[in-house]
Amino acid sequence: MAVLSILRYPDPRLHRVAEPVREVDESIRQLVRDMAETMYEAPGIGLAATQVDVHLRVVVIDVSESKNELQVFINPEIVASSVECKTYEEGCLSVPGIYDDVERPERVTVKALDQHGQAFTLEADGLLAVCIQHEIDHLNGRVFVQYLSRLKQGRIKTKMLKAERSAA
Ligand code: K1U
Ligand code: ZN
Repeated sequence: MAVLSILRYPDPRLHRVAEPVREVDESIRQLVRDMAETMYEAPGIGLAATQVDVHLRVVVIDVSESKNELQVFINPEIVASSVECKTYEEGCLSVPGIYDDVERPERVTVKALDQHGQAFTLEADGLLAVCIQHEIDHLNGRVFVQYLSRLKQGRIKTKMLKAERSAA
């Protein structure tokens, strides 16, 4: 297994739209293992392949307290969303140190494949629903700061670029 490096906003590669996985083979299972290790090490509660510069539709999530309930979503698709919305203060491993409110549907139904290529459907609410939507946005090239005002996006970009320069 390997801890992969995570792209940081405003890296343009975060805006690439990921391709569907054609076949869930050993290379995809290895990617899932590496992504899980990267997410646990960060630490985070989710990770999309886009964030590790792999532009395939693969997501890992673990919202459990004990951090031993890994969920894998390959080619995830939201097939239903509630009309009711909820606001949650989101964070992102690609935008470290930035947290802000995002409003999203409160419940979603997601269809996906697991790491064995088996199709499943899941109804999610609470933090899992927030996280699934945040990670699918990553696969579609969208970072959560894009829900914020232009002014906030500009300030976040400047802060991230300054941090990048002082780390170099
Ligand atoms: O996609 C990512 O960047 C991961 C992100 C997921 C997420 C968090 C909150 C709302 C929506 C999506 C994170 O995991 S940020 C880190 C974080 O939330 C966390 C870290 C340690 C313990 C608990 C939470
Ligand atoms: Zn994120």
